[in-house]
Amino acid sequence: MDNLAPAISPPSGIGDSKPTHQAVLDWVQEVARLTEPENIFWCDGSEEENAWLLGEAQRLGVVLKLNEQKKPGSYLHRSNPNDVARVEQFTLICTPTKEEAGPTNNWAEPAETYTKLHGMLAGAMKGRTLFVVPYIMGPPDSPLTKVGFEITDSIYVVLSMRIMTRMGSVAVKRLGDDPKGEWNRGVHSLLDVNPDRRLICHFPQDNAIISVGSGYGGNVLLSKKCLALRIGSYLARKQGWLAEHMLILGVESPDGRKHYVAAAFPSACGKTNFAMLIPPPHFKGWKVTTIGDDIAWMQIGKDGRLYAVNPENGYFGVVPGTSYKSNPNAMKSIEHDTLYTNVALTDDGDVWWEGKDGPPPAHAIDWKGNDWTPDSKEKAAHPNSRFAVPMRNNPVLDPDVEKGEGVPISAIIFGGRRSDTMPLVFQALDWNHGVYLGATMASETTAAATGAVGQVRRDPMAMLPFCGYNIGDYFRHWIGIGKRLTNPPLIFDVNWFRKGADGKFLWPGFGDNMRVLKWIIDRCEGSDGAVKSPIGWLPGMHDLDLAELEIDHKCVAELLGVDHGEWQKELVEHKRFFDSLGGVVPDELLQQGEALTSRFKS
Ligand code: GTP
Ligand code: SPV
Ligand code: MN
Repeated sequence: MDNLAPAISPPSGIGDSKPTHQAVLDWVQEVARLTEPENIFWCDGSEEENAWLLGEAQRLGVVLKLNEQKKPGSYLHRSNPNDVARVEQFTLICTPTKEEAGPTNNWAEPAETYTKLHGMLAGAMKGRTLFVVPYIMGPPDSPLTKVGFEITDSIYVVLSMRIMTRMGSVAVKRLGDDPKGEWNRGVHSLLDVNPDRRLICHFPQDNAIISVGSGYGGNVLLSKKCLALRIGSYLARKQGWLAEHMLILGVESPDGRKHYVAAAFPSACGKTNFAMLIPPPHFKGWKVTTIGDDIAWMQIGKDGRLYAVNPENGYFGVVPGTSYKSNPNAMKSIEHDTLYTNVALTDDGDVWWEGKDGPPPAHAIDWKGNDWTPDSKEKAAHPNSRFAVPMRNNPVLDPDVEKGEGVPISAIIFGGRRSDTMPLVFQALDWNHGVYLGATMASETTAAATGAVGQVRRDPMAMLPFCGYNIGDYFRHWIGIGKRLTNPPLIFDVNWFRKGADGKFLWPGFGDNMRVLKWIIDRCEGSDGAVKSPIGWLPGMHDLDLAELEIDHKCVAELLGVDHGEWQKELVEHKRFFDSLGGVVPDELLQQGEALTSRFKS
């Protein structure tokens, strides 16, 4: 299977939805002159168009149709084995000065980078079809919603964008013919899928993105990390809102009180799972619903609260580990109309991955297309294999997901993957302390990006790979938003991943995270069930509802413990991190660090 496919010739009525916006037409012509495609396919996002493209993608071996009885409407794609995750070292922020990109981004000079990319793109689409994908990010009637156009030479990207965004005429309509309308220009070409010619470049001042040499996920679905987060965060700062790497969930009590919370966990640290959690039986009558599983755009409402929308229309979720035991709602979502990438194919045309319910198949084709048996040394599915699925498939989709003004956020949660130091949950003392928690957050690296896995690194607000401008200004923006919120959400920190001396997770996680969520909601409703510690408010031993959970008292004590030895090291790391940013950290956060240190001394 390959990403690269020759040009396709649509029948009349398909691929000819040319928009009328002159700047869009001029830009497409300009890119076509440069890349020299065989033809241009104007996408409208219709059912007919999608069906025809799926047929062509199968014919050309870009996707494989799964067994219609077992996985109706579903397909498998295998990416090039050299191209299976985001590439942070080749992700560039191209701003006029290096300072604007800041100490955490790879900066490149815009003019030079355009020249280099244009050189790479010259003639790149020869013999291929150039697809124009119009899309919007955000509910159609939200003031936050943004229009984007992605040019791509990958059918897989078109098929994925139709799942992940609201694609086609809705975008063309929203932009209209206003020459001053704001829209993002995204250009993607597979080139020869060569890691040496792979670059994901952002030009925030031009609202433009150019991605070359990859065919995988966040590198090429330009709506997602590129527009909704990197360019999005830049626009958000300029326009006074927040673009964050956060899930958004609704939680309703048996007597009908409803809260929404937003949570920032780094890649592959549990956002999709938390956003769809099913409360344990003890929490009878409690309901969790999903607004979004990866990205939140938030603005300040007239009542001084923070309101969030999910800019996306689908989920691009981690497959391995997903099972009826860990995440039944995700499993139900991916039973049909799902585009799988890099999972294993069973002999009966179904899919399989490590951590799925039941025994492994006796034989399968692994993610690279090779024979696989349970005796094989290699994994059947890539650790970063993914599903792309419309959010409509989610049985617990929140009814307010299309609400243009968004949903009011009662709590913001930060959380990383930490074997030690960080307790299961604690609450910040106030907004700026919460910003400090987010800014100093750390997590063990995962397979979602190329590079070593399991190394603790600072990942402020889970935005390290996604903040499109200077991280110091980003911290300042957060502090500024706090000043404008007359009714701010409370801020919490969680860690589902603390391990005991035996190296095993101390906390069962998944559905049982409801127990932590319940404490958070209680705190939002004014409960005083908490004890003050140097790091913030912790639940006391009896403040977490652990009924019907088999867990050792010692484990709970360990989970809620603040080990002063570990924290002395942690404080050193906070300081080391802030120092490494070279003087951009706002005074408010430096003061938070000093206050934290002194609380440990008193
Ligand atoms: P991205 O899509 O990369 O942004 O990831 P994500 O943050 O949505 O993470 P996801 O929910 O897909 O979970 C990633 C991995 O963490 C999967 O292997 C899950 O099984 C595992 N995981 C999720 N929640 C928990 C939890 O509460 N406890 C434990 N131990 N593992 C979890
Ligand atoms: C992440 O890595 O945070 C993802 C997957 O959500 S990707 O879209 O590839 O960035
Ligand atoms: Mn993500």
